[in-house]
Amino acid sequence: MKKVSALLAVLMFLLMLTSCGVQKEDESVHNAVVVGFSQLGAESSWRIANTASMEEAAKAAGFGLMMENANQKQEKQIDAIRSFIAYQVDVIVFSPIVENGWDNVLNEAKKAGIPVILMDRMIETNDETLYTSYVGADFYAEGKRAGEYLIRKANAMGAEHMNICEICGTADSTPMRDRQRGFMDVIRDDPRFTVIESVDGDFLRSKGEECAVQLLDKYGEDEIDVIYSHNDSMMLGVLDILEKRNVNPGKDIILITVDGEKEAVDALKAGKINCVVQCTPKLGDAVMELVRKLKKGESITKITHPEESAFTDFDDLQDPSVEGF
Ligand code: GYE
Repeated sequence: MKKVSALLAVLMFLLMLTSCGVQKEDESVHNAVVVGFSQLGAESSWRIANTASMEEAAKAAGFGLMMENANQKQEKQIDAIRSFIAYQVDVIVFSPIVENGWDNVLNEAKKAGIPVILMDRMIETNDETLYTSYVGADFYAEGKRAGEYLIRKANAMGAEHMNICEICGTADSTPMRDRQRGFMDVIRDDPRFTVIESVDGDFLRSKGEECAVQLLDKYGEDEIDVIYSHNDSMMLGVLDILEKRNVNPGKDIILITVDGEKEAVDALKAGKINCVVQCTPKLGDAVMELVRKLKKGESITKITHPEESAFTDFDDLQDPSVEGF
């Protein structure tokens, strides 16, 4: 059923091209570029903004976009990639939910001569030729930024010791692994910091709430000095629980999060979150630019990281550049 509807989408796209632009009709049909895009899910505001960015960029570029949403299931992503191969799309773009387990399907794409662009997340493989390019954040640098903020905050507060709880994103995904690694590499050798617990929140707001309940019940608010969340959605869930329990967020417990969605940046401005490390979901234009270059036979860069920084309670938060997506 899904294959039929995806095929229909491509047919409609071709039909659309033939019905507009009388002059270059034939040329545009032959040049019609179809991008097969496997999105991993709709788990967070980041993801929803990312999907929108891909759709808008494809439209602006005049490319057809066959999109499948995998609802957090790796098998569904593999199925989607196989269907893109069967339809002989021009380029496959996908955001791998986890790092491992892609070699077989990517070998199939390679054999079919279809280039693959990894968008947002990375894969772990011994064969770097299985993907043409990666466009996405440097998650290790993001984790380091979170750790560097914490050191600065501890210095400013004159803190002697801080207990940290970490709420992790989807297990074995690139942002989970690297946001943890970057953070730990910065704080590991500083005796003031102890990570008392790392829990899995799967990047979901509802799970962020559950994690907060679990942690507060186990340790009590006085034992927890810092919560580091791998994304804003989970942190917003934490915030709801802290407020329900009359814990003063941003003061009784220091809150550090990653992404930069509007609701989190507003909470930072309101003094409820202390640090928001930025991670832009707006990757669509960079991806479509690579697709365009691939179609023209130009060489493309293997890795593209967008420029990012962090918003913190040390900054002038009235500055118009302090804005969420
Ligand atoms: O931080 C999170 C989303 O892979 C960068 O996935 C992305 C992460 C993002 O669900 O909110």
